[in-house]
Amino acid sequence: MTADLFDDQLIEAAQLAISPGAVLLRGFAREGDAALLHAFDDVTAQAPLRHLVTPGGYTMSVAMSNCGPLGWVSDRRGYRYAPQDPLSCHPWPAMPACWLDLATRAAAQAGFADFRPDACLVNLYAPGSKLSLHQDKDEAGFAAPIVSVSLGLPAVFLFGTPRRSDRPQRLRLSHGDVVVWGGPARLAYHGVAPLADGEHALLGRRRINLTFRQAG
Ligand code: MD3
Ligand code: FE
Repeated sequence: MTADLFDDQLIEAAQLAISPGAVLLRGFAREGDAALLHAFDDVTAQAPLRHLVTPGGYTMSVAMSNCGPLGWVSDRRGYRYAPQDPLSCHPWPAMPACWLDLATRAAAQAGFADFRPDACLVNLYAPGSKLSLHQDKDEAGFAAPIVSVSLGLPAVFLFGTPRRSDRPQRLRLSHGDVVVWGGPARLAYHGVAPLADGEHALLGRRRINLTFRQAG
């Protein structure tokens, strides 16, 4: 067997198709994690993390912010993408170059060569924070994938199908894991189980999730 063939097999082993259209790149974001975290501090200094209120009047346990041309927001009027931070009435911070580079490389690795995210939602989980089962359908189109990057404490991620009544599968997402959700997985119901307490060497008692989208 040649070295080239062997390398190809290694790449396939690290790249797991968890359901049709969904590709898990284990540890893809581990290298350079300190720079990713530095950019997180930068973004959230400009657009502070906040607990959004749902249209139904519940305060979300996950703290959120955004960067890039569009940001996802929720209030009593609904969910939407907006070009300005409603707290500051200024544009969202620019997407850090190392974040954009990571997201486009991950998408390309999963088969989406022309991914151009215009929105990055930043989610911060403290122990106990959770995200109820939902679909991401506030974007203008669903042809592009969503790239999600997990950092810090591990989480149990729930992912179902485009039918809410189908029982979701459970998947542990750890520091540095990247998932590309495209094709038939793009409109799957998904959520995050309440975060278990713990201590991560780089992030402490936190989990950060970055989701990159073509929203506009
Ligand atoms: C599957 N965030 O921000 S990322 C969200 O860990 C969100 O913070 C979760 O769901 C988090 O909307 C999960 C993984 C993810 C993101 C988008 C998806 C999975 C998805 C869209 C379709 C299917
Ligand atoms: Fe989501």
